[in-house]
Amino acid sequence: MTERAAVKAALKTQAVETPSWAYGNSGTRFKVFAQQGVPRDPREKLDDAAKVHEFTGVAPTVALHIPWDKVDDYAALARHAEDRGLRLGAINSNTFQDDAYRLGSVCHPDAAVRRKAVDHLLECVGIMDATGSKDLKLWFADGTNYPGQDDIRARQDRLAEALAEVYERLGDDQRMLLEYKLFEPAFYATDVPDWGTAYAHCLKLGPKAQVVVDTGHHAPGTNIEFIVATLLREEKLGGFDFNSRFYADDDLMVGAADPFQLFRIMYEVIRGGGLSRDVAFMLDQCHNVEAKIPAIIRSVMNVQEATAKALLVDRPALDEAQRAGDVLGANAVLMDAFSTDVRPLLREVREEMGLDPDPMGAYARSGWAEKIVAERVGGQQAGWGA
Ligand code: PSV
Ligand code: MN
Repeated sequence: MTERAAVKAALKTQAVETPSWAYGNSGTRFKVFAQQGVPRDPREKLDDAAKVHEFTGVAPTVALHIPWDKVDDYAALARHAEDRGLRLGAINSNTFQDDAYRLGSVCHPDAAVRRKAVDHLLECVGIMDATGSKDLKLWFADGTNYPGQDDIRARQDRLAEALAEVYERLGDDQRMLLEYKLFEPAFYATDVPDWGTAYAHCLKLGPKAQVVVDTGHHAPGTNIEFIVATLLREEKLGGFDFNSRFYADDDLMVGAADPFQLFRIMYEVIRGGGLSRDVAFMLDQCHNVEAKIPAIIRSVMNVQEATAKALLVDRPALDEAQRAGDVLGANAVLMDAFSTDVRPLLREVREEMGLDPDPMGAYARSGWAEKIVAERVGGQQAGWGA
């Protein structure tokens, strides 16, 4: 296989998972701007996700968030997905929107609240059994706002105990993906604030527990690709929640704020063998002011472009320059790949996959946006928390 053919083959097999919640209404603390044509239920979210997959060819799975996507019959929901060429992906738990969780969930000082939270996580594993989902994604809003508010170390013990109970419940081919986040909604001390804490818990739990890197969950200036390289080296990188940040957890389109950072991350993924390993490439975004489906298509394309550039890095030349201590030469090899316009290559990839080379244009021409505005009238639009 020529090098170009190998790059194209890798791009054709990459899969980007889209989040059900990105298709619903969302906003900031200040305002949710409702959009026309927004899905009213999980089925309609899947209908929209099917369009993203139809035009990109690389978005075959959809992550669910429970209870936002709660249905009576999960097997039927999985069939609805299958009928549209999709599969249900990670099940995201939600232990942050109940009054009981004011002081935390699995780290709460009251055992009854912890029980409620763990029961929810176990319910999520039950849903995975019904949907065929492989990954349980855990993010905890737990933490404290004031020094002395609770015992930092005791909270870690409670977290470990809860995780261990859920870990035991996992099936042989199911995983637990633990996500960390520097701050918010807790501001003094977050219980899983960084990759080190997540890694320590996952290491103790065992091989089915892995870390999720949400690209919006770090302090400004954090070298995320270093974290990616380290986790891959330790075989503990479970996946990504991709998005962009300018300031905090902005949840903007991946690759919009810093395409160079996304390229550097994808380079480390490839360098660490992560493309062919079980790394889940998920989006975790909200489209508050822009049209949702095209924004998700654009995000998938941004991941593809960063991946294509990272695949084009001349690794032997880089290796040679690095070994020779040729600082500028090594940097130039990396920058050459980043500076390559990969859009013609991706157009070819899409044509070879039987797709329109221009996913954004093809979606706009498809009439789907007009159709959902005309048809989705009445009912309650899905939204963040609805
Ligand atoms: C938390 O900020 C987070 O990144 C987690 O992944 C949640 O599940 C997701 O956002 C949705 O709000
Ligand atoms: Mn996330």
